[in-house]
Amino acid sequence: MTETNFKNLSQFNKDGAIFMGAKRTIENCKVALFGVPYDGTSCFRPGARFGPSAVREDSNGIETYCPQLNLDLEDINFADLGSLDVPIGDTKLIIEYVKNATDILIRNNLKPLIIGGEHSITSGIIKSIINNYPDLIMIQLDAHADLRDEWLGNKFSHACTMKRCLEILPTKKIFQIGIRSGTKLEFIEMKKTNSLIPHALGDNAEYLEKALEEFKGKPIYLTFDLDWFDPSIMPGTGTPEPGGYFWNDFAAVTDVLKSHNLIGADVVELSPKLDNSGISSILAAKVIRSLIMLLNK
Ligand SMILES: [Mn+2]
Repeated sequence: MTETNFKNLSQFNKDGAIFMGAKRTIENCKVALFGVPYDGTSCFRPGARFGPSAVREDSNGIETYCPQLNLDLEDINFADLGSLDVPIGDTKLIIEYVKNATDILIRNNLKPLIIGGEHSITSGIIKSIINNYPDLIMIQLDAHADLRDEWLGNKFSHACTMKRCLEILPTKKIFQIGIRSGTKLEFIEMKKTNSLIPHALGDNAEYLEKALEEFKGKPIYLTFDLDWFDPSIMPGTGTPEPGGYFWNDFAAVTDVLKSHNLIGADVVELSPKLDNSGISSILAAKVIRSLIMLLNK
Protein backbone atom coordinates (compact mmCIF):
# COMPACT_ATOMS: atom_id res chain seq x y z
CA MET A 1 0.00 0.00 0.00
CA THR A 2 2.82 2.50 0.38
CA GLU A 3 4.25 2.77 -3.08
CA THR A 4 3.40 6.40 -2.54
CA ASN A 5 6.95 7.64 -2.31
CA PHE A 6 6.02 11.15 -3.13
CA LYS A 7 8.51 13.16 -1.15
CA ASN A 8 9.89 16.14 -3.02
CA LEU A 9 9.08 18.89 -5.46
CA SER A 10 11.08 17.37 -8.31
CA GLN A 11 8.57 14.52 -8.55
CA PHE A 12 5.84 16.67 -10.07
CA ASN A 13 5.57 16.23 -13.83
CA LYS A 14 6.42 19.58 -15.39
CA ASP A 15 5.70 18.67 -19.02
CA GLY A 16 3.29 20.89 -20.88
CA ALA A 17 1.83 24.32 -20.21
CA ILE A 18 2.17 26.40 -17.05
CA PHE A 19 -0.59 28.52 -15.49
CA MET A 20 -0.39 32.15 -16.58
CA GLY A 21 1.94 34.22 -14.42
CA ALA A 22 3.25 31.23 -12.44
CA LYS A 23 6.82 30.12 -11.79
CA ARG A 24 8.18 26.59 -11.53
CA THR A 25 10.10 27.36 -8.32
CA ILE A 26 8.73 28.14 -4.87
CA GLU A 27 11.08 30.95 -3.81
CA ASN A 28 9.09 33.80 -2.23
CA CYS A 29 5.80 32.02 -2.98
CA LYS A 30 2.91 31.70 -0.53
CA VAL A 31 0.73 29.73 -2.95
CA ALA A 32 1.54 26.70 -5.06
CA LEU A 33 -0.73 24.78 -7.38
CA PHE A 34 -0.48 21.32 -8.83
CA GLY A 35 -2.67 19.22 -11.10
CA VAL A 36 -4.14 15.77 -10.53
CA PRO A 37 -5.11 14.37 -13.96
CA TYR A 38 -7.34 11.63 -12.59
CA ASP A 39 -10.90 10.59 -13.51
CA GLY A 40 -10.98 6.93 -12.59
CA THR A 41 -14.34 6.91 -10.77
CA SER A 42 -16.29 9.14 -13.19
CA CYS A 43 -19.64 7.38 -13.42
CA PHE A 44 -21.22 9.34 -16.27
CA ARG A 45 -18.94 11.26 -18.62
CA PRO A 46 -15.18 10.82 -18.08
CA GLY A 47 -12.48 13.23 -19.17
CA ALA A 48 -11.55 15.26 -16.08
CA ARG A 49 -8.01 13.90 -16.45
CA PHE A 50 -7.58 16.51 -19.20
CA GLY A 51 -8.60 19.36 -16.87
CA PRO A 52 -5.20 20.50 -15.58
CA SER A 53 -3.57 20.82 -18.99
CA ALA A 54 -6.58 22.57 -20.59
CA VAL A 55 -6.93 25.12 -17.81
CA ARG A 56 -3.22 25.93 -17.98
CA GLU A 57 -3.28 26.43 -21.73
CA ASP A 58 -6.47 28.48 -21.71
CA SER A 59 -5.37 30.60 -18.74
CA ASN A 60 -3.32 32.52 -21.28
CA GLY A 61 -6.58 33.68 -22.88
CA ILE A 62 -7.56 35.84 -19.89
CA GLU A 63 -5.95 38.89 -18.30
CA THR A 64 -3.65 38.64 -15.30
CA TYR A 65 -5.50 41.59 -13.71
CA CYS A 66 -8.71 41.01 -11.73
CA PRO A 67 -10.89 44.15 -11.56
CA GLN A 68 -13.03 42.76 -8.74
CA LEU A 69 -10.09 42.18 -6.39
CA ASN A 70 -7.94 44.94 -7.92
CA LEU A 71 -4.98 42.55 -7.99
CA ASP A 72 -2.68 41.38 -10.75
CA LEU A 73 -1.11 37.94 -11.01
CA GLU A 74 1.98 39.67 -12.35
CA ASP A 75 2.51 41.18 -8.90
CA ILE A 76 2.07 37.85 -7.12
CA ASN A 77 4.75 35.20 -6.68
CA PHE A 78 3.09 31.82 -6.99
CA ALA A 79 4.20 28.44 -8.24
CA ASP A 80 2.71 25.98 -10.68
CA LEU A 81 4.57 22.83 -9.67
CA GLY A 82 3.23 20.66 -12.47
CA SER A 83 1.01 17.59 -12.18
CA LEU A 84 1.10 14.27 -10.39
CA ASP A 85 1.75 11.19 -12.45
CA VAL A 86 -1.15 9.09 -11.20
CA PRO A 87 -1.82 5.43 -11.82
CA ILE A 88 -5.37 5.34 -13.17
CA GLY A 89 -7.12 2.55 -11.32
CA ASP A 90 -6.69 2.38 -7.57
CA THR A 91 -8.55 5.41 -6.19
CA LYS A 92 -7.39 4.84 -2.63
CA LEU A 93 -3.77 4.83 -3.76
CA ILE A 94 -4.23 8.01 -5.77
CA ILE A 95 -5.81 9.77 -2.78
CA GLU A 96 -2.70 8.74 -0.82
CA TYR A 97 -0.49 10.23 -3.57
CA VAL A 98 -2.45 13.46 -3.34
CA LYS A 99 -2.04 13.49 0.44
CA ASN A 100 1.72 13.00 0.16
CA ALA A 101 2.04 15.65 -2.54
CA THR A 102 0.06 18.12 -0.41
CA ASP A 103 2.35 17.31 2.54
CA ILE A 104 5.30 18.59 0.49
CA LEU A 105 3.58 21.94 -0.01
CA ILE A 106 2.59 22.22 3.66
CA ARG A 107 6.16 21.43 4.73
CA ASN A 108 7.34 24.29 2.51
CA ASN A 109 4.78 26.71 4.02
CA LEU A 110 2.83 26.88 0.76
CA LYS A 111 -0.92 27.22 0.56
CA PRO A 112 -2.09 24.42 -1.75
CA LEU A 113 -4.36 24.95 -4.76
CA ILE A 114 -5.12 21.68 -6.51
CA ILE A 115 -6.50 21.41 -10.02
CA GLY A 116 -8.54 18.29 -10.84
CA GLY A 117 -9.22 15.83 -12.04
CA GLU A 118 -12.32 14.51 -10.37
CA HIS A 119 -13.66 15.31 -6.93
CA SER A 120 -12.51 12.10 -5.20
CA ILE A 121 -9.04 13.62 -4.63
CA THR A 122 -10.22 16.17 -2.03
CA SER A 123 -10.10 13.84 0.97
CA GLY A 124 -6.38 13.27 0.32
CA ILE A 125 -5.74 17.01 0.48
CA ILE A 126 -7.79 17.36 3.68
CA LYS A 127 -5.97 14.43 5.29
CA SER A 128 -2.74 16.36 4.84
CA ILE A 129 -4.02 19.82 5.81
CA ILE A 130 -5.70 18.84 9.09
CA ASN A 131 -2.32 17.92 10.57
CA ASN A 132 -1.43 21.62 10.49
CA TYR A 133 -4.95 22.99 10.86
CA PRO A 134 -7.00 20.81 13.23
CA ASP A 135 -9.59 23.62 13.48
CA LEU A 136 -10.13 23.62 9.71
CA ILE A 137 -13.62 24.19 8.31
CA MET A 138 -14.66 23.48 4.73
CA ILE A 139 -16.78 25.24 2.15
CA GLN A 140 -18.08 23.15 -0.76
CA LEU A 141 -19.41 24.69 -3.96
CA ASP A 142 -21.03 21.84 -5.85
CA ALA A 143 -24.26 20.75 -7.57
CA HIS A 144 -24.13 17.43 -5.74
CA ALA A 145 -23.95 16.67 -2.04
CA ASP A 146 -21.25 13.98 -2.43
CA LEU A 147 -22.33 12.52 0.91
CA ARG A 148 -22.92 8.94 -0.22
CA ASP A 149 -21.18 6.35 1.92
CA GLU A 150 -20.28 4.35 -1.16
CA TRP A 151 -21.06 4.42 -4.85
CA LEU A 152 -20.94 1.36 -7.08
CA GLY A 153 -18.99 -0.41 -4.37
CA ASN A 154 -16.30 2.30 -4.16
CA LYS A 155 -16.07 4.28 -0.89
CA PHE A 156 -13.57 6.61 -2.56
CA SER A 157 -15.76 7.54 -5.53
CA HIS A 158 -16.24 11.23 -6.35
CA ALA A 159 -19.86 10.76 -5.21
CA CYS A 160 -18.58 10.08 -1.65
CA THR A 161 -15.90 12.71 -1.32
CA MET A 162 -17.57 14.94 1.29
CA LYS A 163 -18.50 11.89 3.36
CA ARG A 164 -14.81 10.89 3.45
CA CYS A 165 -13.81 14.47 4.32
CA LEU A 166 -16.36 14.63 7.16
CA GLU A 167 -14.96 11.42 8.63
CA ILE A 168 -11.48 12.90 9.01
CA LEU A 169 -12.32 16.57 9.60
CA PRO A 170 -11.95 17.21 13.37
CA THR A 171 -14.44 20.14 13.40
CA LYS A 172 -17.02 18.20 11.29
CA LYS A 173 -17.89 21.63 9.91
CA ILE A 174 -18.78 21.86 6.24
CA PHE A 175 -20.79 24.59 4.56
CA GLN A 176 -22.35 23.43 1.30
CA ILE A 177 -23.55 25.90 -1.32
CA GLY A 178 -25.50 25.24 -4.49
CA ILE A 179 -26.34 21.60 -3.84
CA ARG A 180 -29.34 20.80 -6.00
CA SER A 181 -28.95 17.10 -6.62
CA GLY A 182 -28.61 14.09 -4.37
CA THR A 183 -30.45 11.26 -2.71
CA LYS A 184 -33.23 11.81 -0.20
CA LEU A 185 -30.86 10.58 2.49
CA GLU A 186 -28.23 13.14 1.52
CA PHE A 187 -30.78 15.93 1.77
CA ILE A 188 -31.96 14.65 5.16
CA GLU A 189 -28.35 14.65 6.35
CA MET A 190 -27.76 18.21 5.14
CA LYS A 191 -30.91 19.34 6.91
CA LYS A 192 -29.89 17.59 10.12
CA THR A 193 -26.41 19.12 10.19
CA ASN A 194 -27.53 22.51 8.83
CA SER A 195 -24.69 22.36 6.33
CA LEU A 196 -26.64 23.59 3.31
CA ILE A 197 -26.28 27.36 2.94
CA PRO A 198 -29.02 29.05 0.89
CA HIS A 199 -27.85 31.14 -2.02
CA ALA A 200 -30.40 32.63 -4.40
CA LEU A 201 -29.27 33.12 -7.97
CA GLY A 202 -27.87 36.60 -8.53
CA ASP A 203 -27.92 37.40 -4.82
CA ASN A 204 -25.02 38.42 -2.65
CA ALA A 205 -23.72 35.65 -0.39
CA GLU A 206 -25.29 36.97 2.81
CA TYR A 207 -26.11 33.54 4.26
CA LEU A 208 -22.54 32.41 3.79
CA GLU A 209 -21.35 35.64 5.37
CA LYS A 210 -23.58 35.02 8.39
CA ALA A 211 -22.53 31.38 8.68
CA LEU A 212 -18.86 32.33 8.65
CA GLU A 213 -19.15 35.11 11.23
CA GLU A 214 -18.13 32.88 14.11
CA PHE A 215 -15.18 31.51 12.12
CA LYS A 216 -13.32 34.78 11.53
CA GLY A 217 -9.60 34.05 11.41
CA LYS A 218 -10.12 30.28 11.43
CA PRO A 219 -8.56 28.29 8.59
CA ILE A 220 -10.97 27.70 5.73
CA TYR A 221 -10.61 25.26 2.84
CA LEU A 222 -12.68 25.68 -0.32
CA THR A 223 -13.50 22.70 -2.51
CA PHE A 224 -15.00 23.88 -5.78
CA ASP A 225 -16.71 21.32 -8.02
CA LEU A 226 -17.22 23.24 -11.26
CA ASP A 227 -20.62 21.62 -11.86
CA TRP A 228 -21.78 24.23 -9.31
CA PHE A 229 -22.02 26.51 -12.34
CA ASP A 230 -24.94 26.31 -14.71
CA PRO A 231 -24.32 23.87 -17.60
CA SER A 232 -24.93 26.74 -20.03
CA ILE A 233 -21.63 28.32 -19.01
CA MET A 234 -19.88 25.13 -17.77
CA PRO A 235 -20.81 22.35 -20.22
CA GLY A 236 -17.36 20.80 -19.84
CA THR A 237 -17.99 18.75 -16.73
CA GLY A 238 -18.76 15.10 -16.02
CA THR A 239 -22.15 15.39 -14.31
CA PRO A 240 -23.77 18.68 -15.35
CA GLU A 241 -26.83 19.69 -13.35
CA PRO A 242 -29.33 22.29 -14.60
CA GLY A 243 -30.29 25.16 -12.34
CA GLY A 244 -26.76 26.28 -11.57
CA TYR A 245 -24.91 29.48 -10.87
CA PHE A 246 -23.15 32.16 -12.89
CA TRP A 247 -19.94 34.16 -12.62
CA ASN A 248 -21.47 36.92 -10.50
CA ASP A 249 -22.56 34.33 -7.94
CA PHE A 250 -18.97 33.20 -7.58
CA ALA A 251 -17.91 36.84 -7.36
CA ALA A 252 -20.32 37.20 -4.41
CA VAL A 253 -18.69 34.24 -2.66
CA THR A 254 -15.28 35.77 -3.40
CA ASP A 255 -16.40 39.01 -1.73
CA VAL A 256 -17.21 37.11 1.46
CA LEU A 257 -14.01 35.05 1.42
CA LYS A 258 -11.89 38.18 1.07
CA SER A 259 -12.18 38.86 4.79
CA HIS A 260 -11.53 35.25 5.83
CA ASN A 261 -8.50 33.02 6.25
CA LEU A 262 -8.52 30.81 3.16
CA ILE A 263 -5.62 28.38 3.51
CA GLY A 264 -6.20 25.98 0.64
CA ALA A 265 -8.53 25.15 -2.24
CA ASP A 266 -9.24 22.77 -5.06
CA VAL A 267 -11.01 23.25 -8.39
CA VAL A 268 -12.25 19.95 -9.76
CA GLU A 269 -14.33 18.21 -12.44
CA LEU A 270 -13.32 20.26 -15.47
CA SER A 271 -13.72 17.91 -18.43
CA PRO A 272 -12.60 20.08 -21.34
CA LYS A 273 -13.21 17.66 -24.20
CA LEU A 274 -16.94 17.69 -23.45
CA ASP A 275 -17.04 21.37 -24.43
CA ASN A 276 -16.17 22.17 -28.04
CA SER A 277 -16.54 25.90 -27.39
CA GLY A 278 -13.73 25.95 -24.80
CA ILE A 279 -15.58 28.37 -22.50
CA SER A 280 -15.51 25.90 -19.60
CA SER A 281 -11.70 26.00 -19.37
CA ILE A 282 -11.70 29.80 -19.54
CA LEU A 283 -14.24 29.96 -16.71
CA ALA A 284 -12.17 27.52 -14.66
CA ALA A 285 -9.03 29.58 -15.28
CA LYS A 286 -10.81 32.71 -14.11
CA VAL A 287 -11.93 30.94 -10.91
CA ILE A 288 -8.34 29.83 -10.30
CA ARG A 289 -7.06 33.38 -10.85
CA SER A 290 -9.40 34.63 -8.09
CA LEU A 291 -8.42 31.79 -5.76
CA ILE A 292 -4.69 32.45 -6.18
CA MET A 293 -5.39 36.05 -5.15
CA LEU A 294 -7.52 35.04 -2.16
CA LEU A 295 -4.90 32.55 -0.98
CA ASN A 296 -1.99 34.96 -1.38
CA LYS A 297 -2.51 36.76 1.93
MN1 LIG B 1 -18.60 16.97 -6.40
